[in-house]
Amino acid sequence: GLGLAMLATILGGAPAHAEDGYDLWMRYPAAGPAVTGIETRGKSPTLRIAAAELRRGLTGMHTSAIMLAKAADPGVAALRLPVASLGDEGYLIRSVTLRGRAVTLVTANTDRGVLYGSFALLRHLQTGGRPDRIDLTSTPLVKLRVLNHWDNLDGVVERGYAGQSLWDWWTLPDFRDPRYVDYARANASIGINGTVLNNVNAKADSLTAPYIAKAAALADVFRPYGIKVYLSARFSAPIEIGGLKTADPLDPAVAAWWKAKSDEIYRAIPDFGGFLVKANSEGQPGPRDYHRSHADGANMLAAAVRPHGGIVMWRAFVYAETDPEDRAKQAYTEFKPLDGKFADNVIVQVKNGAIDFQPREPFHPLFGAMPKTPLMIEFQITKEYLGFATHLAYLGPLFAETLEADTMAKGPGSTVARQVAGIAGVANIGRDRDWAGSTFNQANWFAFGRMAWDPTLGSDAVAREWAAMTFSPALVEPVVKMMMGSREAVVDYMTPLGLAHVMATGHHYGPGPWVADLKRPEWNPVYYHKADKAGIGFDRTASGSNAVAQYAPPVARMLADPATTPERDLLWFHHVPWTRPMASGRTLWAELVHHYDAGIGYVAGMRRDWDALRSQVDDERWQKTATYLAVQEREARWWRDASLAYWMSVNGLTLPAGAAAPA
Ligand code: GCW
Repeated sequence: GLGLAMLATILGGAPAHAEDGYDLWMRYPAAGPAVTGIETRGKSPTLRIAAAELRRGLTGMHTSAIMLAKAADPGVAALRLPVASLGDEGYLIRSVTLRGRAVTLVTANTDRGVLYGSFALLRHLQTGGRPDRIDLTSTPLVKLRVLNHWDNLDGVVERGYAGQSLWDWWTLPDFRDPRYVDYARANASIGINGTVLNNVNAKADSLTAPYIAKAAALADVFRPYGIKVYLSARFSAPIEIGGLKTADPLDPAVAAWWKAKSDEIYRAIPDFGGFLVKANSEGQPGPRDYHRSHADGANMLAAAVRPHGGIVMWRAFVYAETDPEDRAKQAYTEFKPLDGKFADNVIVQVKNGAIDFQPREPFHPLFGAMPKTPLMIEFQITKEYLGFATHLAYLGPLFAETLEADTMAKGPGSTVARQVAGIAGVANIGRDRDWAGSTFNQANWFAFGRMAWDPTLGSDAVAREWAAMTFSPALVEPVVKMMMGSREAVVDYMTPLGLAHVMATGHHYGPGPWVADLKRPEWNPVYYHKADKAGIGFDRTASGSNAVAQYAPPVARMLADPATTPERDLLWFHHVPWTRPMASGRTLWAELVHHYDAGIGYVAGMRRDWDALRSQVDDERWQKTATYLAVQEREARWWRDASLAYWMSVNGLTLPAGAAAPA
């Protein structure tokens, strides 16, 4: 607690920041002389913020003079730096001589770029980079980098495990909690430039005048940090709050209502980003209710925000109760024919995989398949299917795996990252003091932002940055070692070898592969694993649902054959015998058991590694992590034992020699 931190400061000049994780990765030393020599050319709220952040961060650090200036500044222009390629968000940081003085110059074409550069300079120093001879430059590959908050207006966060919503709708718009500023700082520090405030399962109320005023207050706070506000829109809002009889997108009165509503929002939030829409999905209203297409619905909304420069992010996460087709195929089946039919300010938002944020999913077949439509990828940062807040699972490798996957859409090298115009992440943020429910969950927020900015960074490099900033450069090796295999461990003890959606129903916490009695067939785990006496797995080849045919031909060919399908995805695409020989020489059954055990073993290893760090981490963060790791190990065993007991009841096999009997 605070007492210890203060004592540490008095005794050893150690950082006085709280030990509860509130500071996230922006843990700057609090002690030391104030820095001088930070100069700003030009004036704007954004530049003021950049300078203030540097002042705050560099206290006590030895640095040379720092100059924040836009590239158009005459002094900077005279240096003829390569700024053209920086676009409107990139930055360049260099040790230069400016007007006869040696300075560290942070420059960009825009104030926002200078802000990103200032955070990059801090990151450089926090991760042990040298203060002199600096030469850093970076420009984001993907323009739209947004968080999706699944926050309800009553404060409950859907699939949120870090407490209530950060947005205090009750006291907004009058009270602007200083925490909103820290939220904006954290996001700007990793390059996130948009936030959707409310749940995609939206209430129409969020579009009424009082809520527009509340959203406007947040937008005012976020604006100088380069963060635009977006809202999830409920498609039937014209009926619920507009008094219309229909929400038919082709009805002129409906279009006029949305236009007037958009005008009203833009009066309050001139730089409003636009709408995010979940339509005709899991009971949400949408254009299909009126026998119109998703394009009809999206384009009508797009026309309403277009005069103001807004966009519509239209989700492709659809699957219908009445549709007997493989759930994994439905988004493609519905959206692929609409390619070329969307207005140019519509972006279709596609989940990373074709089912639903599983510990591992092959990339969604829509990536690369809609060349005439901008797509954005949606990841879940919150761990709905990966153990909620308690299990330690660093998602960098999951993000990287999908972003780097080759769709082959335009030949080799057509990675998912190159097929998308935007990246969305379902936030793991709530009102917990540590924001994300655990220290290590903060890494997933961080990694999302860093990898959305630059998908080529690699999850290892991002983990190293985070560990150095969150703990200290000395802890990087052991902490990164824990992190890097942690998501694979979750795959191992929950859904090895391509299994999916075998979690307990509804809350999705803990095992439930036996569940078979839900009214919607595609909600039942048995629908996904299809285990029987002979074998296990979902046949998605031509002899089954033929979902593989939705991929580009070279990928489809590879996935059509169990022999060329990566083993990690085997049961996603194939129903194979329990006795099938695997690369290891084990049978599929023995291999499954091996994976469950490996998952448990990894968690046990993380516990040992963490124990060894006890003296090097403050008590509060160490203790909470240690407790959560103990929970995780217990639950990894629960997953293994429950899953194996069920598989054995289906296949009638005994455990391979040496494997422990389920408890
Ligand atoms: O992952 C599932 C969740 C739902 C969620 C839905 C979606 C917001 O279980 O809680 O609803 O996906 O992405 O729309």
